[in-house]
Amino acid sequence: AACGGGSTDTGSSDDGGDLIRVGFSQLGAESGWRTANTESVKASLSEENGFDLTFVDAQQKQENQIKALRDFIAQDVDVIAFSPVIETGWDEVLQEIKDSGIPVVLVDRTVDTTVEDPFVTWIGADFKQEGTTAGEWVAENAPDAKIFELQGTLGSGAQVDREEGFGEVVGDQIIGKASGNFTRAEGKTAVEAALQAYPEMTMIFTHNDDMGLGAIEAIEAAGKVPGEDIQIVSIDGVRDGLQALVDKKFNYVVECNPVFGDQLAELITQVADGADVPKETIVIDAAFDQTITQADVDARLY
Ligand code: GZL
Repeated sequence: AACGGGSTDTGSSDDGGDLIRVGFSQLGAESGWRTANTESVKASLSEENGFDLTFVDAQQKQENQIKALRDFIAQDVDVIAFSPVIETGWDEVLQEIKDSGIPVVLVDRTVDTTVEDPFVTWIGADFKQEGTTAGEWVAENAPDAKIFELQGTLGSGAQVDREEGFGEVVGDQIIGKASGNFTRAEGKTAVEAALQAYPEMTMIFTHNDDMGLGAIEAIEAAGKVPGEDIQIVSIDGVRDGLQALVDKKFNYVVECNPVFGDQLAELITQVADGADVPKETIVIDAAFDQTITQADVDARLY
């Protein structure tokens, strides 16, 4: 299955034989982060860069991802890449991929599986550190805050690790938790309920900007001032999230950089060539407070 640069026994380059055939299962289009990530992946895994990319969006449904992965096996692609919507439930299909001999590059989210050595390499952010960084800002700047935690897709690596990192620092300040599934609409719904259930709330820690933007809508609809009556600490750093920070409706944003298509393309090329690659590549994150300027936001890539 593996073929990459250099000559292959399937003949000349005019049959596209030199293109690296990649099957990519993206989990969905649920957030600004995911949109930016998809744009970066597609731009880097382009034909002119030497790739024949089959890209499938799973609308945040694990069964759609499993079907796409099985299709990639049937197509006998050179490399399979995917961002698993949740950590578990992949054992059967990962074993099928392993039996097919097609190497797997894990992207962004993480897996929890019994399959031996299920992927060659993983590239993504340190989700636990993102939670820790958010918690450290709260401990420093809002030690008396009564916090509602607005969680991402339950069981996703991003949700599990951000909850763990944040909780280790300020877990005793958390008064309630609920999931908004990383989407703006579900984040708004969750916060509408939380405002009723926890009237003493003074802060929301949201696992991504999109849910935080939904929280702003719910807070304002309740006649409260986001960023003041209820502070908001968020993760991602997409443009709309950083704009909320400039507008003083968010108080702190930890970046989770989605623009790593070029690094991914390099890893896939090396994997296709059978070269050794690092077991993991951590994408570097920054953090932003309300000192951010409009010019900073306007200059952002995504
Ligand atoms: C993080 C990524 C998360 C983002 C959300 O790397 O998996 O998924 O934080 C997105 O915006 O839905």
